[in-house]
Amino acid sequence: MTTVTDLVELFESEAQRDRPSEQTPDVGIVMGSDSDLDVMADAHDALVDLGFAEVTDYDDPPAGYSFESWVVSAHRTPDLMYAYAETAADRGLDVIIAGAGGKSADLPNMTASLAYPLPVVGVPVQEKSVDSVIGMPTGAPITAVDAGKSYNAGLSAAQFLATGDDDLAERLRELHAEQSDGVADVSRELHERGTPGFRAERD
Ligand code: AIR
Repeated sequence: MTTVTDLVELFESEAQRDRPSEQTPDVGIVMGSDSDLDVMADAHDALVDLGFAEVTDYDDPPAGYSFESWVVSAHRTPDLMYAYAETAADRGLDVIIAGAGGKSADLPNMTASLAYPLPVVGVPVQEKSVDSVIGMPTGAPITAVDAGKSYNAGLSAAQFLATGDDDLAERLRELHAEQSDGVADVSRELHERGTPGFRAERD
């Protein structure tokens, strides 16, 4: 069985490894519970749509932009949250996406404080989590998306990276254009089928 100590030691030893940046994940996705995964999987999907690959073995990293995923609970595993956030920059991460649900959704805001100045994109997993994710005091910033909008968190993370990478910026533009075309497609379909036909097709 894996213990919190095992994971803390893993993050600390990775931080000391000094791996070249092309061998470390660029984006870290953390969530308070695996019950958040249905929402947080959209961040995964956005990054995959942009060409990122998921790191599942630090010793066998994929080529190109990459990300990693972990469950880290601010309340059940505070030591793990500290270790994850405090080693993030040394482990090569450039941006963190952190999501949590419930009324005490503290993983995003605490991660933002601990990992500062690394940017953190907070995801309130539920509507009732919004205030606790975005309610940061002056001097302790967090970037956040609306409740459940973790796809946007994936895009925002890529936007941070794209400021120094024309190819990634181009891929973001392409994805945006694909989404615009999707609206145009659906618009024509609604118009041409008429409302009853369009609704019947969707049901
Ligand atoms: N949570 C987990 N540790 C601290 C907090 N705030 C959040 C999770 C999840 C919710 O509590 O992010 O959204 C319920 O978690 P669980 O594991 O009981 O399903």
